[in-house]
Amino acid sequence: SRISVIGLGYIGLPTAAVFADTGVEVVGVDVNQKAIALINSGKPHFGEPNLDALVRRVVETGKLKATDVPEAADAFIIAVPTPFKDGHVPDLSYIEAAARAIAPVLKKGDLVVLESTSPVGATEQLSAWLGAARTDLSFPHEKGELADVQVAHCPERVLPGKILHEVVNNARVIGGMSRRCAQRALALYRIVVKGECHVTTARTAEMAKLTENAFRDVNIAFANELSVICDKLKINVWELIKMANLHPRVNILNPGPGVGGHCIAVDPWFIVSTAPQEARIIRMAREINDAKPDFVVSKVCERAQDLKNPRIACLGLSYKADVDDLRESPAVEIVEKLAAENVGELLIVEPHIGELPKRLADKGLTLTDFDVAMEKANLVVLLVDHMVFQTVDRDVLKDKFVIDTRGAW
Ligand code: SAJ
Repeated sequence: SRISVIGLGYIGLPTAAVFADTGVEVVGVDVNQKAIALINSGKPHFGEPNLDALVRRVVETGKLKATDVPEAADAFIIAVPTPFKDGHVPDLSYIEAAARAIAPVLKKGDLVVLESTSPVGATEQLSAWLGAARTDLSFPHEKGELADVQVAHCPERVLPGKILHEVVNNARVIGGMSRRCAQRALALYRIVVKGECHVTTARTAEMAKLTENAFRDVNIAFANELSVICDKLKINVWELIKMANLHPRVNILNPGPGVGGHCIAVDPWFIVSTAPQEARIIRMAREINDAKPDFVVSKVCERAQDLKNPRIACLGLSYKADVDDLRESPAVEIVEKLAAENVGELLIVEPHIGELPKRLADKGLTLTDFDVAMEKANLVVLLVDHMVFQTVDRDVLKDKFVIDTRGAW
C-alpha cells in the first residue's frame, strides 16, 4: 500500500518518515519548494532530535519522496497548519486547499485522515469539501455523495523535541465520520503506533485534542497568575509552588514569560470560537497567558531605569527550552517590545538559530554570542530555560541584575 502525507512540517515530515521506515511507500506533498528539495536530498528543513538520520535513511532506501503534485495513494494523512484569523477565528483554508489538491487523485475506497488540530466540525467540513471537489470533477449528479472515500480525524499529540518517540508511543484518539472510517484509520495507525488507540466519533476526537491543550493552558495560566500575585506580595513564587506541590493532590505548573508555540497558544481559541458564551475559564486563561509578556517588559523597563547605561542580555528566543521553533514565542514578543521601548542596548542570544527572524532584524537587532553578551551586559533577562543557559557558571552573573522569567537559576 501507499501512503501520502499532505504537509511536511513539524508533524507531517516525522509522520511520513516513521511510516516510510516500516517499509511502506510514502509520498510527501508540500507547497514549499525549498523544503521539498531539502527532503529529497535527505535532510529535514527544521531541527528535531534524531530526525536527520531517519529522513536520510528513508530517502536513501527510496521509501520517502517529496513532491508538490499529489499522487494516487490508498491513504492520505493531512497535516497542514490550522492557524486563526483576526478575532481568534479558526482559519481552515489550508485544509480546504489540501482537499482540493488531493481530490483529483482520490479513488473509491481511499482513506483520508485529518491530523491537523481542528475546531469541532472541521472533519465534517473536510468531508463536504472533498465531496464537492470530487463531484465537480466527474459526477455532478452525486453532489455531496461522500460514501466512496472514508474520512477520519486522528489529532497529532506529539511534543516538539520528543516527536519521534511520541509519534510512536503516545496513545491516539481516532475519530471516524462513521464506524467504518474509524476502523480503517485504526488499521493505518496500527502500522506505526505502539500506544493505545481509542476509536470514537470525529467530533469527539476534535474536542479531545482541543481539551488537552486547553487543560494545559488553564494550568499554566494559574501558575502565571500566581507569579503576578506573588510579585505584588513580595513572595518568591518558585518557592511557593514547591511548597504547595508537597500536597499530595496539588500539582502546579511553572510560571514563565507567557505561553508560546503553535498549539497551546492557539487551540483553546478554537473552543472559545465555537462556544463563546460557555468557554469562560478557557478564554480567561488565554488572556492571562497572553498578558504575561507585557508584565515581563514592564519589569525589565523598571530595572533598566536604575541603570545609567542599560545593556540588556536577552537569553533565548524560542517558545520553550531546547527547540529552535520561534512560533508565537513570548520571548520574541518581549524582545520586540523592549526594542520599541528603547530601554537600552539589547544583546540577543539564541544558540538554536542562525539568524534573527525578520520582525526583529527589521528593528536593527542582531544576534550576539553568549560570552560577548555576558561580558557587556549589566542586566540579564533569562527568557528561555535552554540547557546551555541552565548550566552556565553562575559566576558570569555576579555584579549584574538578573530577571529570571523561568525560575531556572
Ligand atoms: N509552559 C510554561 N509552563 C509550564 C509548561 C509550559 O510556561 O509549566 C510554556 C512553554 O514554555 C511553552 C508553552 O507553555 O511556551 C507550551 O509548551 P508545552 O511544552 O506545554 O507544549 P507544546 O506546545 O510544545 O506541545 C503541546 C503538547 N500538549 C500537551 O502537553 C497537552 C503536545 O502534546 C501537543 O501535541 C502539542 O501541544 C500540539 O501539537 O498540540
